[in-house]
Amino acid sequence: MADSTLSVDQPTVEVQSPPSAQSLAQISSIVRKKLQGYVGFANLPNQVHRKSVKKGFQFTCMVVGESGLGKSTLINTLFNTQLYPGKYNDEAPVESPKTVEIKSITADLDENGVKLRLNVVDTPGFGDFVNNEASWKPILDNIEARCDMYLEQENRVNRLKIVDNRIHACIYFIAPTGHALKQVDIEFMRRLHTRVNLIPVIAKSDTMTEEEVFAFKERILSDINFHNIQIYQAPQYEYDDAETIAENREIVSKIPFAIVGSDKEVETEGGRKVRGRAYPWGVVEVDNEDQCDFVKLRQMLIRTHMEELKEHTNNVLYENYRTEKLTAMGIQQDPTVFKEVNPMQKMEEERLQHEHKLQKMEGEMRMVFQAKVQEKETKLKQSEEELYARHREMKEALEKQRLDLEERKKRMESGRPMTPEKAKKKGFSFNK
Ligand SMILES: Nc1nc2c(ncn2[C@@H]2O[C@H](COP(=O)(O)OP(=O)(O)OP(=O)(O)O)[C@@H](O)[C@H]2O)c(=O)[nH]1
Ligand SMILES: [Mg+2]
Repeated sequence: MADSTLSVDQPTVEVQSPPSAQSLAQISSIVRKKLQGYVGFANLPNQVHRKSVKKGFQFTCMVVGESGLGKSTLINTLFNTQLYPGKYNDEAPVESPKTVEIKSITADLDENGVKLRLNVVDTPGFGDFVNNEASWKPILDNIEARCDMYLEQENRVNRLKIVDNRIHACIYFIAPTGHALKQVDIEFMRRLHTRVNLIPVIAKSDTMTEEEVFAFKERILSDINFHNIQIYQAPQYEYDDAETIAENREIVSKIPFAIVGSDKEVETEGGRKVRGRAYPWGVVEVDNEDQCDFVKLRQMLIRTHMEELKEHTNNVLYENYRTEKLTAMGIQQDPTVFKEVNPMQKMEEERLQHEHKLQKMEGEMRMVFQAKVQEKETKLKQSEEELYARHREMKEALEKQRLDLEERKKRMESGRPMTPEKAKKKGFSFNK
């Protein structure tokens, strides 16, 4: 039982009492309370876990790129199943056939009792279009049609059985040229980056050396930056444990992933059977992290960021599409009432608030600094004046002494005796 794993009696846990439904203003007066004993809501995550396992998960992923870059092969490699079986016969497997239309395949996968309904949308390579300039169009249409389908279901009276066919991730294949991005790549990504989570990959990276891959990655990223293309940014959470943070950082650092796809097993020199590609000079292993980034791509898609990809699709990409669509249809909403609904607007507001706070802090710090500087200046001025006064006094005393001495010199030279008082004072006498 899940309950048996719970730690009982944790009186130090702090909770917030539920907000009163009467007024939103009252939320500000939430009282912090300490539990006197075990209540049981520490089990909530377990309830969510149980429910999600029962319900299963669903994920839709699309592969796009020029013809023959290995899109269909990668899908087979990623999910370790022959989603695209090719024309196999008993003796020798042949290569997977050319994809000729946008095609969606659904597979129900099960791993340790957790169910995943995986939808894969394979697209024909760009080279198949007569005019490659608009090769992005049918794909964008397909992505938007899926959003439309979702929107239509949301607008129904009964929204209990919504089927989500939206694309959660779009793996974009870049040809391993080693040069810059091609016009067709830039055009595609520019057209689609606001509609879908773009994950760029370098296809067939086994055809490049390690240094070439490294330089090509840098070039791709700088091209992407230059054209203001938003590829998927995997979020980093500070409250994750150090190991997860390091793992995420490692994954993000590999984007664009240099991949190798193969759904066939080959034998290495040492006699190991691995998924890979055999060459006269040796074997490239798909699952070897030293040889390509396939494992990192799979980790991000499936193990670490699947829920994030879905959330970003729903909360940002779809939400923006929906707003545009409804606005174009002439539907408007009172922004004061539905302010919370638009995540972009909310993020912008939070950003402005944060900036305002920073400005305020900066102003306060500047004032404190100025006050301190002024105080120091006043002190310095004061001591300068004191010094000056002392200097003047000393100068006057010296002047007086000089005049006195001169007077005495004159008297001595003229043979006039010095006043007895003065002579006595100086102890200067011939009678001695
Ligand atoms: N060298 C190398 N060849 C690959 C790799 N992945 C796939 N191939 C080969 O490339 C050829 C095309 O692979 P597909 O998976 O059919 O390519 P595709 O992108 O689906 O092609 P279309 O469906 O025509 O758009 C096949 O012969 C694959 O065996 C790879 O990582 N490296
Ligand atoms: Mg294909």
